[in-house]
Amino acid sequence: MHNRILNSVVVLTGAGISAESGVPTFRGEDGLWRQYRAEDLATPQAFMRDPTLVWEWYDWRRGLIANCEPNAAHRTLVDMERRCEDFTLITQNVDDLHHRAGSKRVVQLHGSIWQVRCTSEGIVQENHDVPLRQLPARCACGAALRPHVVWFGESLDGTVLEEAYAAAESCDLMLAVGTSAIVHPAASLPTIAKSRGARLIEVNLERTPLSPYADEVVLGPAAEELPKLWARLQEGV
Ligand code: BV8
Repeated sequence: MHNRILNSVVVLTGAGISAESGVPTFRGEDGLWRQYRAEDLATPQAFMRDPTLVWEWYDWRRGLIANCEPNAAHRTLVDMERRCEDFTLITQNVDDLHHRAGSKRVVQLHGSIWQVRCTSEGIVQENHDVPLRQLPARCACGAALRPHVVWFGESLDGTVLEEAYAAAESCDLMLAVGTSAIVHPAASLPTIAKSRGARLIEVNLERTPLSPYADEVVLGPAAEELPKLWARLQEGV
């Protein structure tokens, strides 16, 4: 691969990349937030107020995601990681489908729905029980476990965020795939890349607040459009 534009590539993904795998998005027609409201569930306050309700929601999502398979868009990113000299995949998703597709290095901005954290000891563990054995989930020490994800009003892990900013600031090409570009600080990464001279390409079903900054907006489902875009980029187009 000697095409300079593909020397350093960063891809930011959102819930839209997993839509064709059957994982509902947050803000779409069948979105997760439709029957719930983010502030009712994905916040520390909601968890303090009603840990069982919050765990019921995550237990339901875990059960749904466990039956979903990565799609062609996830697999395209695995091929990109193998063939680009310098490739960073940054995801807002907690479904872990990038790892299941075979992506090796994934910057998970918002954590993983398959990890739990003890609210007393802070220890993080993998937990793939579907369904969970008890709600709310409990640590062996007796304290409540929480999903090891970043909720609204919570700061992202500093090291993870630094890695994401460093990649966005130094890439030649940034792809933004399947994100509504509403949630910060993730939504600022593509415009940071653009401000540093990167080429910015967006892949989405519809235009988003990011679209005016993009050099190219590819409208269509990621599982169809991302493989085609990758083929075009390899031709140097
Ligand atoms: C923080 C994890 C410091 C849990 C999630 C600056 C400006 C404005 C607001 C803020 C700001 N800084 C902080 C905020 C507040 C807040 C925020 O951004 N609010 C928004 C709503 C305005 N941010 C935070 O609180 C963040 N923390 O900044 O810390 C701080 C501390 C204290 C006080 C203030 C600041 C933490 C944010 C993380 C929240 N956690 N999830 C869980 O998943 O359960 S966010 C949640 O939304 C998901 O992680 C998801 O990734 C994320 C973004 O959604 P998308 O991935 O984009 O998905 P969405 O459904 O919205 O869109 C899907 C897109 O795909 C659509 O565009 C659709 O068209 C497209 N699509 C659909 N199908 C397809 C498709 N595209 C292609 N193909 C298809 N087939």
